Amino acid sequence: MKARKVFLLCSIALFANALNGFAQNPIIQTNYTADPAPMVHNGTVYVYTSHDEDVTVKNFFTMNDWKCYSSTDMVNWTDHGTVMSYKDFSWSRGDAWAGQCIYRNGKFYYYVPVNQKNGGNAIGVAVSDSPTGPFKDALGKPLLVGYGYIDPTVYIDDDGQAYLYWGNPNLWHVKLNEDMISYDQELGVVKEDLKDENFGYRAKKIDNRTASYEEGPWFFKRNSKYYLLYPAGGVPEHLAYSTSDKPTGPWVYGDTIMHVIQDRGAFTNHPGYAEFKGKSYLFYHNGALPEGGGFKRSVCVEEFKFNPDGSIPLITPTREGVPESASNLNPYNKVEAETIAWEEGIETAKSSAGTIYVTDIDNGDYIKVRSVDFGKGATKFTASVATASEGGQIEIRLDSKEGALLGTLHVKNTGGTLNWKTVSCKLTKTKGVHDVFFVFKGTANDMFNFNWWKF
Ligand code: FUB
Repeated sequence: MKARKVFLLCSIALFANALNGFAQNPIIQTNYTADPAPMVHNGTVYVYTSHDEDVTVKNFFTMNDWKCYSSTDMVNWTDHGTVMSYKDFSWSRGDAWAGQCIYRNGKFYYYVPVNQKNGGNAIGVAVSDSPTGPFKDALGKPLLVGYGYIDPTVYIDDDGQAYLYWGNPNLWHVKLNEDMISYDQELGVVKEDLKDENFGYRAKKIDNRTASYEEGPWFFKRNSKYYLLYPAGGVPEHLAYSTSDKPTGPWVYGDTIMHVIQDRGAFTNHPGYAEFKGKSYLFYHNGALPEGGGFKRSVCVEEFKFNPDGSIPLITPTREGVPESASNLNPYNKVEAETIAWEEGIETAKSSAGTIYVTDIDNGDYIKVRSVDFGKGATKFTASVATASEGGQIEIRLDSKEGALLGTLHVKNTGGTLNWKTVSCKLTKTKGVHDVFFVFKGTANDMFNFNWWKF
């Protein structure tokens, strides 16, 4: 983390947009995240991501665990930390790649690819009572084993039948049983016929592959039509889609939905789709954070509209991201400090008691929270903070990091880095909907930790 922070500060000039407060992509700045898998549950969108480590080993994917972030407005993301590691599968030796989580009958099932201790790709399934874990290996062994068995995507159809698709460079599927941890053995593993008309024409021929499909499928249904989104074309990957009238095909190639990302891209891309509060969103990844690239990727999101015939338009990757929040944030409820639209300089951490908090706060670092609805007016700010040193200040500013100063919260020694104390300050009365900037000021580095806030 510290290493990345140095790069962040060194590369600040690249982020002119961010400094002006306009950037929203990548949506997570505290970690390198990849392979976004959104899941909407009870009015909240959870995005599960794989995680590129800060230090890349042997110039290859260096990925040990999966993270989760949630939002009720598509612009502010709350960090839930690491929700699972490859080590949670006793039979795995690593490579925590692209997975997807789904809810059924009171449980959350998380399908992930890993490599086995005895070699070879496998797909595991973990289960939890909560969307943010802890997840436990449901079987104590892989659900599926085979060469190229990576990137599972799961969908439960209206009739209750669940399907799992996966694979690189082939595409396979099974019908999952109702328990979600076994599959229809009679049907077995079905391999798709990857023809041009089903999965696009491949300009760059590799081996005997003609179709454009590469990996990372994302399966969903909308208005009776089934969709598979996928990275295509070989590397660098673009995103494409196919549709079908049935969950098991035949698939008809649609089109490209996102070109290869030229500006700050990664050689992979990976789609995830969510319908949230009446709008459609495409999640994907790029290499846009400082020091970013093919092995240090970052999750982004764009809002888009389906064409009237159900086809998907070409979606442009932007720095600005989602233009309008899906709902305003209520600042009179306790808000976790790790709820962030954009930040510079800070990190997040998890205590042994499971508390996630903002840390590594230096002078000039800041957090932006978008679309905060003050209603008739806020006059007081309260925060939970902790520090073993002299502390610092939180300036509460409106609409930019140099915007109107509403008040300053003074944070003093609380007797320990995790010894949380609740402190308050008065504010100039504030009404209406604004972006709020918490700008951290002080003389030392690592001035204090920040757990939650409330107006
Ligand atoms: O993140 C590792 C691999 O890169 C994923 O499994 C692929 O989809 C590609 O994004």
